[in-house]
Amino acid sequence: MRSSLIKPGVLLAAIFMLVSNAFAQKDQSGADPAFLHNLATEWQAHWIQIGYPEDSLNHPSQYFSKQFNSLGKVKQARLFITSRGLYEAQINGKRVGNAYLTPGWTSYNKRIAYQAWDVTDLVKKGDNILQVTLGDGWYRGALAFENRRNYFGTKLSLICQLELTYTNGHKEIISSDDSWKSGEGPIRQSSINNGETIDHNRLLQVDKPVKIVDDYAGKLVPTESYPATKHEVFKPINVMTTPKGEKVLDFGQNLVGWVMLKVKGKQGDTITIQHAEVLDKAGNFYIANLRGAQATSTYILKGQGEEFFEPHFTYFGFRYIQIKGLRADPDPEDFTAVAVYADMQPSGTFECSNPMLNKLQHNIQWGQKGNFLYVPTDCPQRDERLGWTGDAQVFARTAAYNFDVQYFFKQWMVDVALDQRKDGAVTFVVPDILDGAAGSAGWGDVSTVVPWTMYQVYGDKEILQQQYESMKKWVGFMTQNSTNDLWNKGDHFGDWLSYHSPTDDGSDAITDKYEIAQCFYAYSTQLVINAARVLGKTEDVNYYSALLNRIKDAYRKEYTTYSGRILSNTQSSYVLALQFDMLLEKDRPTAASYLVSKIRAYDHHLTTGFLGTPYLCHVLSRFGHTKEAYRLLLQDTYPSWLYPIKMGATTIWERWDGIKPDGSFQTTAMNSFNHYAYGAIGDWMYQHIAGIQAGSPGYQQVIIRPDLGGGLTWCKASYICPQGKIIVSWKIADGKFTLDATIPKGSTAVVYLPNAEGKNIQQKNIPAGNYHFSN
Ligand code: RAM
Repeated sequence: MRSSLIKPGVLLAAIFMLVSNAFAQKDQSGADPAFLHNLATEWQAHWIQIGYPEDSLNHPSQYFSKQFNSLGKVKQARLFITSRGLYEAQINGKRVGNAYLTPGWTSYNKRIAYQAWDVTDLVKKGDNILQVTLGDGWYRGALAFENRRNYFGTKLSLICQLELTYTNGHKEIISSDDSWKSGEGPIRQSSINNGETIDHNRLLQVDKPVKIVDDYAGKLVPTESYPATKHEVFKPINVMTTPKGEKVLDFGQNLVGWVMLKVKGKQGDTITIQHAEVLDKAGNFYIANLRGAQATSTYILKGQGEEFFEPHFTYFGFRYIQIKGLRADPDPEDFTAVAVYADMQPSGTFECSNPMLNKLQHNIQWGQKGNFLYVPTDCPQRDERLGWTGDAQVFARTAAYNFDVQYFFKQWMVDVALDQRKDGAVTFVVPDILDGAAGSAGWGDVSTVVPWTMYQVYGDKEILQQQYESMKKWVGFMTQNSTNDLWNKGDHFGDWLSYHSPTDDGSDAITDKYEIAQCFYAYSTQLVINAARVLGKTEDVNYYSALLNRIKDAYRKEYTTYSGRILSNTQSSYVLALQFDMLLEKDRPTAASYLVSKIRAYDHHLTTGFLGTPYLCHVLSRFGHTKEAYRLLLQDTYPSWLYPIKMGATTIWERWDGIKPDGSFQTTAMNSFNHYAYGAIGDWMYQHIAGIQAGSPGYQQVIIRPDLGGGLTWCKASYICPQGKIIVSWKIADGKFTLDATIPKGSTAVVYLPNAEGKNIQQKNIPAGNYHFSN
């Protein structure tokens, strides 16, 4: 039986026992956050480092070991462990736990998560050996742009303590200290961007001293997020030789993880596996879009029978691999790709009568799987892979439909607040590795949008409490950078990657960056008001409500015309103004019709970038233009959601035209094929096609309101809300609309049935149960 991660509640009790003397007065069940966060001071263990001169060029993995004798029968064994760098632990040669790339990625210098593993089954009576391997990982390995090294520190270190409880009640703690040994072994180098080298000829040699380095100034906190674990496995669907003569295997899905390899060969044979997302027009292996990331596994064989390899301290975003160094043609049986991502529970399903939309849903989910690995990353493959705040903000609502992401975001938001600058600016990426670069509209708003979205979805007020100061600080930053309530300073990313015309016909859809900034200034202020209401902070409600009025007034004076146009006159200008209620009520329908005319002007194509796209179809639906929303959704020429699918995409692309119609690529400088941001349409599909909406925070009231259109004849979807599973299934047959719905216990529902004329028949306060409606 394998060791398992102790979940936060249990973990608390376990830690409680560990430090019970110091905290004898505390109640085990009370999850007092201060108690959790102060634990670091109670560790008995020391931080330890290797005690020999390091090969500072190659950075081979560091191995630590401790032999211990267990005196009696062990009733319970728990390993508390974390590291600066990534760790993998083994007891008596068996791997501890099912998580990879532990301890995950946080703003390491401020806090590091530790894990508590139940290892009772791994410890035996008598002699035992606890061994831990460290890799550079995010802590000091080649990371992000230009393979920057040593971002968080220059030295790896380990802290762990193994708590043994014997059947006779006696307790013993084995801690990391100067009795441990250190040394080297088969992993010769590893980094997030570049991959890993394993040499099976290098025996484990762990006989050198260690050094105690109790210099960690941050906090050790228990893991409350979802660890990265192995999920789906894939066998190659095709083994080919490309026109250039490369041996390439295709796994059929752009995924994130690695390849497990079985191989036979001679001693010293060197096998390399390089990873790629796409093949080029000619069918050759294409890696230029990975920029500086080598993304290569290198394996050196011992040459004695069948050998097994997989990397430990890296990951790749790929669909294809190129293999070199085999003595024979690759046998597909020897290769297994495994998807590695956050162990979050699936929460939503969506299926309808249009196969292209089903494929879109598949791609959205795979975009999420590939980029939810401890932090929400922009992309998983090139020399970047960062927690870009804008991307996370636009995708959060969709993410929560597909998977339970409550603790994933709740934990990451702690780092958002920790990395937030003193002046309130929210960093572009979290954990921040860009030296405090911060303050872009639409990116910094992650600080308000994500807590509010999570509250809407899970009804959990705690995240609002946790983030409230950070939310206010962000609005304070915008206020401070405003003149007469206009936020018109600083550098912004704007409506990132919006439409640029392939010909110089002047049709680029550029939205003024300060016009956008003003919309987000208003939106974040609104969300602070909402949070203040929930938390009962009346003074704040008053202060921010007055501010919001001034922000909107200033917007209307600066950016709108007498006839109701908006300065930049792009789809995104109208979308943001309408979504965030920037215009007077009477002027909104006119603005919505300008939006529609802007869509028609591009022959029913969207022109929005990262910031406009998530709200585009929502705004169309809200103002009675659902038909136009469906038309956009079903568009399959550039720019559109379905165009990449026509071009063979299995994930969401960074750009609307990552691969152009003639098969050529967009710029190598920025062309990821696994970027979830544009997948934010998923939210509209659940809310408007399936019709599953939250009528109140945490779905105590469910709204079921499908909007028919796009020639769809059926849709089946489900969503696990905090009360249980909501199921909606509707169809149109013989001119008749029928809907089946399941409402979970603890929720009531309002169901709207669309009829042929587009009028709605409403059924209110429907209690839990299964229902059949027809119209
Ligand atoms: C790119 C990232 C990300 C985006 C920023 C502005 O490099 O991939 O998606 O948020 O830039």
